[in-house]
Amino acid sequence: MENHPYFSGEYPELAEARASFEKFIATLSGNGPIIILCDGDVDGLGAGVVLWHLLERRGYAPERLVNLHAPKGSNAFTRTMRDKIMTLQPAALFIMDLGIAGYDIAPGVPVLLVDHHRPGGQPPGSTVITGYQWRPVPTSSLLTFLLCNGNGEVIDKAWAAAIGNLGDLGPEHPLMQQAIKEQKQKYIREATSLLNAAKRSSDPDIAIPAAFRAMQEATSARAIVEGGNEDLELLRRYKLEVQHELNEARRVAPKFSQTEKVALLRFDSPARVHPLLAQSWRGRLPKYIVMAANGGFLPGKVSFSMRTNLDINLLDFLARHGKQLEGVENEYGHGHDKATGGTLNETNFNRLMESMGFNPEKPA
Ligand SMILES: [Mn+2]
Repeated sequence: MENHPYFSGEYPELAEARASFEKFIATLSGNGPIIILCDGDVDGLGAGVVLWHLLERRGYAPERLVNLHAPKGSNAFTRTMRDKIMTLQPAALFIMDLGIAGYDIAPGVPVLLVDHHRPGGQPPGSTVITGYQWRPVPTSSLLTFLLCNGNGEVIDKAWAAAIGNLGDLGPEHPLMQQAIKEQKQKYIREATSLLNAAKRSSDPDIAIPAAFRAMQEATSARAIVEGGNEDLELLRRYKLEVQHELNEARRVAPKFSQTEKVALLRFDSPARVHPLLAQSWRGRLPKYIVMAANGGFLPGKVSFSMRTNLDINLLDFLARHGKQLEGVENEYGHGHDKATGGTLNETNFNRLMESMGFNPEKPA
């Protein structure tokens, strides 16, 4: 998540990671769907798309490659997701950029996870490749690209990884910088913003598969920016929606905790603009933890994002204040040390806010 201007692009951990990646691929069976379950932001999409192309080029029929995403507002490690996966009777499951949890997400199915968030366990029998301890921490897109491109097999897809890497504020890796230069920064940036609208929109279950298809079918970032197919038109409408919702949310004034250095922005929007809002206030309130809390994204729930410039670990901070919450396993406090969030029902959210030094919300 930070910039490392002197990063050479060499990761000492990469050789071993590539070996376990290849070992996993070598065991893929000859038939049945191969599921690519990835996050819907550009980092997850970039990782999934690069992997898709590698598998297709290695001879796996495109019909076997099934792309899945977690439903709106839920994480990947749920009963719903497991049922959906198991119904497909897959030959293998790849999970990209969705965190790593101890949940048995696909019993009996070979599972490979590629990720860079703080791991919280590991599905039984799975193979895990995480960059969480690498320095600088790679994004999932960059990590996946480095795993897939050992023999230069997906070098023409470096731009897709570069979009993911840029979107998740990854390190300036030489191969990513080269792709950005070749594709022109302008197109990389515009494609990033268009594709990111999918997960941020009010209807990610429709928009994210469209974004994955658009990225997977495109031959360049420019083709995404200037192309005119149905998926791209849809994404353009969602981008307008997100811009509108963010502008509305920016009018909200922060409230301040009485006991902690927390600034709260409480608002309601059907779009997932809380991470953007928290990010946009982080620089304006450098001495605070910024918390953007959206009661309009999921019915009966509050979805929140936290960002800070303070020298504090937000995952630990949240865990400390979350002790009074009930039935919230997997619902909050994942992600990065300086960027996290979650989704809580209103009762738990209000408890959390009280613990952080905010007066209980008066009923409307
Ligand atoms: Mn990521």
